[in-house]
Amino acid sequence: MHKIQEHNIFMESTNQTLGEFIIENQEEFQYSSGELSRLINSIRLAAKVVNHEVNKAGLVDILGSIGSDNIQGEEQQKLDVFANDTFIRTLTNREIVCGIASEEEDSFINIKGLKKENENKYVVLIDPLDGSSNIDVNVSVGTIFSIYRRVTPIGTPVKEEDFLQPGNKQVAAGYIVYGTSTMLVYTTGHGVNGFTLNPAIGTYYLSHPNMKFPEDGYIYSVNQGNFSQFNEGVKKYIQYCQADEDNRPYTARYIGSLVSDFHRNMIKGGIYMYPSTKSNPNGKLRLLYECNPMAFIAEQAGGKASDGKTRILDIDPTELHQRVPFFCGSKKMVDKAEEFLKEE
Ligand code: P6P
Repeated sequence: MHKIQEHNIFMESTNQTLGEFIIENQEEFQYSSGELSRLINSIRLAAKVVNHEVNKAGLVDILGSIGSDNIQGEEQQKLDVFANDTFIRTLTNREIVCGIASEEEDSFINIKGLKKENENKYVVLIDPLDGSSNIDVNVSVGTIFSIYRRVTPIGTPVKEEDFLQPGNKQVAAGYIVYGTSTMLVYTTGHGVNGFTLNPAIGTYYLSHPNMKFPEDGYIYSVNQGNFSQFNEGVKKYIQYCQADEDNRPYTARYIGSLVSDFHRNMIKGGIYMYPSTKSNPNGKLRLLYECNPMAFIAEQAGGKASDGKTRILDIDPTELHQRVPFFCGSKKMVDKAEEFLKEE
């Protein structure tokens, strides 16, 4: 019987808070100028507001769709819209970014300065509430964000090229998982750190310093219901995981919420796959605000992320909402999956 680790409030009060961590590590960030710190702080605030609504969604009539569809043609859940509005409003009001792109917005948003033209340097791409189809069944959902420096002149309206940058140009990326506890996990290119929210006082504490993907693992996460639609290489890799020779102890775990599956696999070891299928020939996940940020985090934690052959972070984007096949997790597992795909 696992001894349930006591939630020691004293421990938490000695654990570093997110705010202290940001200040202590600010100089590590080559463009620090405090702007990125303020950006992470505004995401922290928006996440607390969304967390509050997600946690009470079952009580308040905020469930169910508002009848409108987003550009993905997916029915928008009310909380999707709430999360999208909350993050956009928080990032806009604090005059920290010059542009935002969101899964829930058809095109990118140019943030004009409240007084003069916007002198800020960063653009944010966000999936405000990933896995939202799980909301009504009380399964964890998440927010994913990706941050770049703009490439067009500061002080001018942002352009699409500010958002269509390869993932290897990201300056920061992270996710919030609204699970049994709410965690903010992010990187600025110096490793990955996880912070757990104490909802009683609204403070995030450094609970998972220097997170690392185990080099190998025995958890594979894929929607087996699509098996007949996968190409032969993917089928062969899944059958490799299921075979019982060499008593490989693989187990299948698929929550249907990328952030939750990724987070579990990063802690325990594992691979998440969303391959191309007949209905989604380019896979289902979006390159800019799902695959790139998760790939940046995975690599910073010693893991790997590809589309089955090309490193996700090296893919040159062509459009804001483009999709790519996604294989991400423990390096040895992604290598093995790529071997099967290469044989095909
Ligand atoms: P399927 C949620 O919609 C999402 O983008 C990811 O969070 C999740 O892993 C995947 O899609 C689930 O898709 O087709 O398996 O239901």
